Amino acid sequence: IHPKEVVLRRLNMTLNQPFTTSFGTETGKDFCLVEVIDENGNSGWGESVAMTGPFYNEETTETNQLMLENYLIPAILGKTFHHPDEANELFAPIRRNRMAKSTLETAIWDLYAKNNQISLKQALGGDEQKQIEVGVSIGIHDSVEELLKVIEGKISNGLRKIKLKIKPGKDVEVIREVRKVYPDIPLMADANSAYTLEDIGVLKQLEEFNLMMIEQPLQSDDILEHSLLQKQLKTPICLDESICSFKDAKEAIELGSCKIINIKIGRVGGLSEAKKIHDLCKEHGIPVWCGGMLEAGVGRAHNIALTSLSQFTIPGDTGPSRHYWKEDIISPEVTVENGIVLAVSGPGIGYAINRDVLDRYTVDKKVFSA
Ligand code: OSB
Ligand code: MG
Repeated sequence: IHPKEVVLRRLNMTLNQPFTTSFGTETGKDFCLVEVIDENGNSGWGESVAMTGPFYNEETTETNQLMLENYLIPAILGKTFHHPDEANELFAPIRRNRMAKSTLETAIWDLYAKNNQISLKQALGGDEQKQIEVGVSIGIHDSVEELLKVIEGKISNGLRKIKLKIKPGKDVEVIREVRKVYPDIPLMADANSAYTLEDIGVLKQLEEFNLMMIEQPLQSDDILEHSLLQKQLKTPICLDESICSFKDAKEAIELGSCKIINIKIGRVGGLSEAKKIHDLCKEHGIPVWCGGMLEAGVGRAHNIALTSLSQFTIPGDTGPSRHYWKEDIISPEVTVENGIVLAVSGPGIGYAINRDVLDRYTVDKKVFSA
């Protein structure tokens, strides 16, 4: 692969409904999208999953754009890649900024697969025929009635998992009410780091609701305290924010900080690192699933490809495009039937870019050449 040109766009899209977590409310997505073009005119696509503000992790749309413009795009232009893993090595001297790196790295993976006339699933070593099961992540609502209405609408779509966001004061009683109405649905809770070890009493009260897991209860950079918490909880802990790398995953597994890992491509710096974490989890019998970051179509497509790897045994968060957006930047958009993502075929991510829609949501565009 010889990246000759990179088109860096900034897009601004509005979510169908605002999404509230313990760290804030998102009403839309302002994000970076890259197109890496090679000497044959083939394009690979990558999406930045950073949030607008530094509240999920330390990255933002602005920091991603700056890193891409000043460091990452200049680093790849004119280089030769025999395999996308080499992008990871090339970016290694630059500390962290994993979502920014992932934006370009995932585009290089797409381009690599396209150049080899294979799907990204195949390039990653996944199973092309695998049924990709997904659920939905539902934000915090003011009232339980509202929340129940939202769940009702989602369940009729046959989704495989319901994930509810929780925070102190919006936890035990909310889950209790939901369980009363839905005693058997596969249900989990995501705290986005809203608790401390002092809250163990509340977290223990959640044990009676037969949750599949509690995601990221404690600090976003903690591994040790989660291991102390997991010893006192029967409900599996799933780590999200705490796992930024293969090394973090190794430490968490060794310390018993979690029984499940949510792998997000952007959070760990790209598909090469995500695959390494997947392989480690497989070796240790830790089930994994693919989390979401309210992605537009390109990010969604990369998530689906990653989920084709065998250790992704728990339904992911990558729901249908229509759940998030009026229209998506890919064609076809991601469609889900009975909780299974409708398969597409074709080289690379397998979805085409809808240039009309893309242009409509583009608020800034810069071209970088070798
Ligand atoms: O913690 O998984 C999370 C969205 C933004 C930031 C963090 C998270 C989420 C979600 C939504 O849970 C997942 C999705 O539907 O894309
Ligand atoms: Mg999470």
